Amino acid sequence: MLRLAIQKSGRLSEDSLKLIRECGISFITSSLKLKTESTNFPLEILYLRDDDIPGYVADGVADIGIVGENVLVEEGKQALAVEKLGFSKCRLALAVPKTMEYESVQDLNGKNIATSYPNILASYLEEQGVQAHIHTISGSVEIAPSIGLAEAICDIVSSGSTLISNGLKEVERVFKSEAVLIASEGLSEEKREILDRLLFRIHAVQRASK
Ligand code: PRT
Ligand code: ZN
Repeated sequence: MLRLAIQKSGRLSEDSLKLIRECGISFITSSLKLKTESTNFPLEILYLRDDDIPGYVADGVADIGIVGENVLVEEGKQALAVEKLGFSKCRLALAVPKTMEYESVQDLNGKNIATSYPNILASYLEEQGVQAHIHTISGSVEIAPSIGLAEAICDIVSSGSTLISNGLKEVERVFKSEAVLIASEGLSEEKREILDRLLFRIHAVQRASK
């Protein structure tokens, strides 16, 4: 039996479950249960917070998982990635108040930047040769400039409407992300075989939807 970790509730949940169902794998879900077993495939599903998924897979508590690349890379676990899944596409972007004059990323030198992705942001700034102060906050990053916490933010953007409604403009794309399937490095031969069967079905679903 292969153990798959997916997000319990959030932007990845629905599409993750949909993908598994489209693979012809049946299971019964209940919002109260944290674990379900498929009735027709050797798969057990664990429902977790997305941030916990890379760690659980790295530790082998779960064999495989579905998570955003943004979370994976932030936690330094990109080695676990096996397959891009094509949903939950978004980007991590730098944004500043729309009234700020902005020409290039160099304008952020010496500034305070609020983010929930300090590692990805730090390596981007280093690449660009920019020295800024990173303030790590876990949520509501978009309000940081209006409350005087930071002059800029680095956050996930998809449509861009959250930035606009907070008086911000997107100025740099830091990282492009989508959902990825990740796998533990030490899978047994038996589990590897189940994963191959699952990947075969995922590829078929992906081909059919093209
Ligand atoms: O509770 P748990 O920890 O499991 O969930 P979470 O709240 O940490 O994550 P969740 O469900 O919000 O997002 C899960 C994953 O979906 C993220 O890690 C991304 O990979 C992906 N994703 C795709 C997004 C978005 N699109 C997105 N738009 N994650 C967050 N957002 C937020 C963003 O933070 C911002 O507040 O939506 C807002 C911006 O959206 P737009 O459309 O206004 O630009
Ligand atoms: Zn999360």
